[in-house]
Amino acid sequence: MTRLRALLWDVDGTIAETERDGHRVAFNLAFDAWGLPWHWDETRYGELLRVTGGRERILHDMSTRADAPASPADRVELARALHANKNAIYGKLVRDGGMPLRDGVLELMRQCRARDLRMGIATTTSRANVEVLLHAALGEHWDDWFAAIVCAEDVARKKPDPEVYLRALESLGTAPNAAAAIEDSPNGVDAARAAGIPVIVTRSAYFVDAKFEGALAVGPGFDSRRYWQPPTRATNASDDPVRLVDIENWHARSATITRPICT
Ligand code: XBP
Ligand code: MG
Repeated sequence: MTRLRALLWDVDGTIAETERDGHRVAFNLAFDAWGLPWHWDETRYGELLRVTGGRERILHDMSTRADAPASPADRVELARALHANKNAIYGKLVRDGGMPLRDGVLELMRQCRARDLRMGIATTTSRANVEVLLHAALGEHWDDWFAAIVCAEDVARKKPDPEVYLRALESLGTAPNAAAAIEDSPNGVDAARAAGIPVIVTRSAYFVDAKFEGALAVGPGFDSRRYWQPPTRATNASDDPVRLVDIENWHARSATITRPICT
């Protein structure tokens, strides 16, 4: 059995509900600032999450609109400018209003540190967005918490491509089966699986009903062990939070199960 040696965190949706409460709001404020009559409501934004990367998401949306610039070069330039503006607004929203970590996340991170289990970040969001979120949540020395931090700027291809995970593994010097990824979205699960990493899914607001192929375990959040599939083996009360020992138990199954759960 391969022991768990590293925990790799996705960011948006997994660590905090940043998509619903942060990025979507900031995209809309950027559209307003540019005088564009565009607005992504929660339903539309949920559809757009199939496209990873904020700039790519704007470009994709433009391809569906009659009122987007006609020339490809103008679209690229507008998407670049809107995206830069969106990230500046997102940073301000997080700094001013705060963006709470999802329940149970900080406790799990603290357990990893207490047990010297290395953590990494594997995200397709921009580095500035990771910095502002984790600086606010973990303090000035937030980056000491992570042995590898791989963001959008560090890869040529975003999730569901495995590149972000392969780079994180390389930087940690860890074999894929000695790591576990924490994800909230089908694209994220596909990226980790394609890198050979077992994945645990903490469903976020946009993926409450999503199908997850090949995850080790799927549940509604780390605040409680209730409703996780498969159930955790730990003996504590079922409404206790998910702990590192639960993650280790799920990870231990990855070597023995022939067919990961699909839920
Ligand atoms: C989520 C993404 C990102 C964010 C927005 O990444 O796809 O594009 O929605 O961030 P993950 P940017 O869940 O892997 O963290 O605007 O910086 O792309
Ligand atoms: Mg995510």
